[in-house]
Amino acid sequence: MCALASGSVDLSCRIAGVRLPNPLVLASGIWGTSPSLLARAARSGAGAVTAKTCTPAPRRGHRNPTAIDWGYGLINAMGLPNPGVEEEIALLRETAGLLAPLGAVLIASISADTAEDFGRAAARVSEAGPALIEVNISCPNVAAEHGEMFAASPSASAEAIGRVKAATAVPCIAKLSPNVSDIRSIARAVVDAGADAITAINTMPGLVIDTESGLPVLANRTGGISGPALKPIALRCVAEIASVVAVPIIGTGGVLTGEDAVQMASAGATGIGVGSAIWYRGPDAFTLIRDELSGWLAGHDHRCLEEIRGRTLKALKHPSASNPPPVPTWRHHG
Ligand code: RRO
Repeated sequence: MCALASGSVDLSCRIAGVRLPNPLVLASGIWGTSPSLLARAARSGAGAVTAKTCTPAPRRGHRNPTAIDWGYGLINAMGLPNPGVEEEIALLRETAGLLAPLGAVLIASISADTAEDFGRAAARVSEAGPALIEVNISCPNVAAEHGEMFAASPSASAEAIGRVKAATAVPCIAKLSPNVSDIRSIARAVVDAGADAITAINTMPGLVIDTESGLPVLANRTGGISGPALKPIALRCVAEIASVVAVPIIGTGGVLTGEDAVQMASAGATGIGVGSAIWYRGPDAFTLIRDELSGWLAGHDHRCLEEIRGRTLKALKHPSASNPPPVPTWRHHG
């Protein structure tokens, strides 16, 4: 399975035919607004970086406050601020130039109000030469303006992905929402429509209330939950998706440590999304998580992540065959 001799660890992986030097992927929306910050993530050890989602026209986003740490995770309602796809092309080109000597992969991210516009945006960002395009059909914070997200329905999801596939030869990654009754049906629909990979998951809609005033803390009132509170939900979604489709999954949601990354791979992820970890562990989060992951694999006589990928799935299929883990291996943060 892994080419290396025992003792050394190879973290490289492939997403839709694209080689990543390691599986850590900067999640969209974190540092993704500027070429120098995207390059900073790559220098800190990210195998791939995802730009902030762009839309056909520029958007100002929501009023402040747009993000807070509420204790067990973060909540954000940025409102998809971005300079629009035309300016994004220039930003992506500049980012590609900065990333080339660093060996990290560039992922563009697009969103739109209609399936046709998803196709148009995909065609435009392709001109900047990203290795992959993430198709964000699951933003939780723009429903008031845009209506129900595409990711809520298998047919709408498939239509958006179908338009993207028709518009560009760049492989695409469908970004799914946890806020659906059956994420497996959405995963099947996007893969049938041609998605080359899946990012699971976007943030989960939530509400944080200020006790004294009784008011929501965010100007948008509700927002998307990320960080530690999201991890068990992300693991469940990744496992459910891995049980029904064969495309690579970028498991995203609450990965703060190398052990969290091991759990994501165990659930079936090939890539590991990293977002809120930058808030919790600082700008060197990628180096820390990458080294912890290598250390864990080496310490358990594994030479690559492939050796443990999906190892939890059998226990989920046959629950009676699985035993609870021994107590000392279970830890919580904080
Ligand atoms: O900008 C946002 O408010 C936002 C987006 Br586009 C998204 O996909 N997920 C999220 O939590 N926030």
